[in-house]
Amino acid sequence: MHRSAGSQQSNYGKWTLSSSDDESEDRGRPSTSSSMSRDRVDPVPQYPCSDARKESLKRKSDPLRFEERPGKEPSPAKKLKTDKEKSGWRLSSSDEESKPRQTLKVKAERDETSRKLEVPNTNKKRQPSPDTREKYKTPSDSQDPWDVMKAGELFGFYLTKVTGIKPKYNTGALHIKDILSPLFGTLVSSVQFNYCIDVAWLVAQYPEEFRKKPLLIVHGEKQQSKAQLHEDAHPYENIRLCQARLDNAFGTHHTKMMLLLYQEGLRVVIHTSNLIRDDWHQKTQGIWLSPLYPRLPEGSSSLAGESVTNFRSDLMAYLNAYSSPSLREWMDVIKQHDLSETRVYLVGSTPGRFQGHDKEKWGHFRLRKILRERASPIAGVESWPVLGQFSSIGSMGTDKTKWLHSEFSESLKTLGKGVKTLPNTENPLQLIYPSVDNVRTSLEGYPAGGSLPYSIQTAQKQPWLHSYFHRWKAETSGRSRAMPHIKTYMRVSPDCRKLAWFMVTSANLSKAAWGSLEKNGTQLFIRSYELGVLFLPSAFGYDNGVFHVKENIYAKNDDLKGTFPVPYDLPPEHYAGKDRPWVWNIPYVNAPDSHGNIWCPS
Ligand code: JTA
Repeated sequence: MHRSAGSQQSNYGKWTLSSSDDESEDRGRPSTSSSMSRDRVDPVPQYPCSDARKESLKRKSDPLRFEERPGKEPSPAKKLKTDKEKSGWRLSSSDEESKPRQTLKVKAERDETSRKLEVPNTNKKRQPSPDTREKYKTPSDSQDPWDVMKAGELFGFYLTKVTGIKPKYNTGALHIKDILSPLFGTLVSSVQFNYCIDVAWLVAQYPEEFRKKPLLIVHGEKQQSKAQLHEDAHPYENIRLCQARLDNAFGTHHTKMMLLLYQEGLRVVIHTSNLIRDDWHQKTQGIWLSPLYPRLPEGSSSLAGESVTNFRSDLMAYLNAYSSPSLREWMDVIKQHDLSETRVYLVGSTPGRFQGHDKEKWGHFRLRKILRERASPIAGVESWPVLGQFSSIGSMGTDKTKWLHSEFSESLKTLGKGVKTLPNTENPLQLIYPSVDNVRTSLEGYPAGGSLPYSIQTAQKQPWLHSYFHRWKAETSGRSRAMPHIKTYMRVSPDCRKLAWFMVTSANLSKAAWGSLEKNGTQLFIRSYELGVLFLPSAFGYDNGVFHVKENIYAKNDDLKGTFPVPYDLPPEHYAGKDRPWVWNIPYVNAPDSHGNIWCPS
């Protein structure tokens, strides 16, 4: 049974810290001071992500053993060093396979516009030969990447491979090397949109024969971290960089997407992993793989190649928001391909203040619009819970009426035209976010918390929120101990057997990501770039308007058409009395993690 969390008295997350009022989602800088009062967040954030990475890398290389902990009393978080060194994840290529590093000649001229993209003019073979497949099969893999892709082709929804779990739980999962494998296409040129990028590691993920193909990296770094990224990319003459415009101080480029131009066509990959080794190692991450989009015949109508979900023009609108010459070339490439087989809806966020028709282009109002226009009527769906699952949490005010219920939940519970929604009390909102114990007992141990950047400063302002929280639990997918960096949202029936819709995205639970209303509700303000895809049963031809929930995603002989592979266990388990949401910038010294270490953010 589902438990309605919203009405419960909150016992979760009682901290005794002073409050502040920043509006942003938590940043990469756990800036606690010894007095535990709030430091101001830098108006121009430097090295986003890097403090988290540094903290977990530091603890991995120099762990604080449980037995050797300083004292019994948990010491308050000490003042964080705000050193502006370059981050750990950029310092090392951290290439676990130690492939020979590519050494390329340095090119003098480097600007942000790429050379003209040459789109191959033939639809070459669309299926690899048995020999090629054999070549790219890793010895430990029972399935080659081609089989994995084929098996999940209906929804195109995959998880990332996790090191250290039973092989059966990696059935159907993909590593970045699998995605970039020649089995999926003969690469001509690619774009990587992301947040954290270890350039040397990224290059090493491409098969050797593709490592010198043009690669455009779209990022949101500014100032020193931008300079650092340029320096990192400098040795590779095939790499160009595109800085996403971010006008407001707290905006972030979270979008994680690959555009892969092949001799055989084009593929779009929308996912949740940073381009760093740790994000593809022991975390639960989501991937949507598009079909292989064939090239349109020369002289096709400009209307050809669109899908019933309007995916192509929505993707064009998203790319157009960057106002970048290099991405405009990729928009031309997309125009030359047939995206009509796409069954998902694109749901993105781009920074800005949006009014009128534009208000429905991005963020939670975009999701609201699709649900209103496209959701099928389902008997009793108005009382089905809405579930949100994420890896970071922004500041959302002093109570649920400020944003969570008035805006976010209002959008997610939207029904098709002419159907009335119920008040929130009658359709519970359930939120899944790892508890301290989830992190402590995870494969990575406490360092997993470096990718769950919920700060004490934000958490202590919103204890009311934690009453909605449920643990991360994924026994049936073998990923209970692989902490989520995936973000998913869905509407599920009370018996957890049916889904009205499902979404995987980069967007965490924050106003910065989903947008918040201004000017008496006439304007939606969004700070960040986010990207995700929405699965609606109607677009997959399920006339009853639902997906069935595949309870065990690895069960054999479970070929009921229309079962969606939900990547965690349902119903969600509510936090128990002793559970607390993971907060990354306070110490955990009373119990050792799975590696026998404690967590002492310095
Ligand atoms: C740690 C982060 C992302 C993303 C964004 C992160 C921060 C800390 C991990 C992460 N921000 N942070 O887009 O995937 O505080 O900004 O994984």
